[in-house]
Amino acid sequence: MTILKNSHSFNKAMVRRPGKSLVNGITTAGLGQPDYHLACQQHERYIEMLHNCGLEITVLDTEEAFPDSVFIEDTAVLTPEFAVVCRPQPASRSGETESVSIRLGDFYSETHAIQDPGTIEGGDVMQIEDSFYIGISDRTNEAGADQFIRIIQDYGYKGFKIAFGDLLHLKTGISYLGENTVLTCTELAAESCFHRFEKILVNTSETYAANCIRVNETVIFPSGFPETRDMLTRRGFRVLETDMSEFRKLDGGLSCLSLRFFR
Ligand code: CIR
Repeated sequence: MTILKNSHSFNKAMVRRPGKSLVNGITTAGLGQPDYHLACQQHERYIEMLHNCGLEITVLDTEEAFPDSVFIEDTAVLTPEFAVVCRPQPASRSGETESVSIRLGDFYSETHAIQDPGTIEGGDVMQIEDSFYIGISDRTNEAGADQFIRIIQDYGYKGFKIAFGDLLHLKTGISYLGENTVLTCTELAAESCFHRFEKILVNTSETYAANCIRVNETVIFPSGFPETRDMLTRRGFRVLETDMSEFRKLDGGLSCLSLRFFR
């Protein structure tokens, strides 16, 4: 199969509904405990938006044993050719991959898995066409990134490691919007590996908005960040907003609620 170099064309997504244990998820945000019922409503709306962008959605059962399992993006990286099952770093998240891996078997015959001592979380992996940028963070280590790069190279993709400062994941601070354009916080804008891209800089007062997703012709974007939204619309992007307040309380960005793929 030839590589689909457009990294924002999707026809499927996988999500996992939040469990009541969500309120015990890992957090550094200091924004209080999420409201479970409101989180469920916001999650439904998120699914609806992906559906309206033309995606067929697979919804996994809630897993109460794993409070952060709604953040399914961290468990895998999916391409049109193969799947890589990640190895999340926190002990409380390591079991999340099992059911995801089983379900991915419905879609993929070629599945790889990151092995100990490697750790990697999907939030640290940003695809731009035929390249993957991998953040070395508290969650993703060199061993995990190196294993990942060896896997993708066999399929003709390129991998680049990026060490950065004070962010949970690489994609907490940067998103690829298509059209050779990244939406980025100032810290990551200075990274030499992004020099060839057009940059839209997110003001520090709206840093949370640096994490959004381009899905086919739409940018799904967190509501409450008008300055950044207006910059995107002025550049011609079609932006649809959705409320992420309850997931933000757990350090969760908009991308982390889904695995998007083309199969
Ligand atoms: C965690 O700390 O693992 C979760 N509370 C949040 C994960 C967010 N994941 C992401 O942005 N890709």
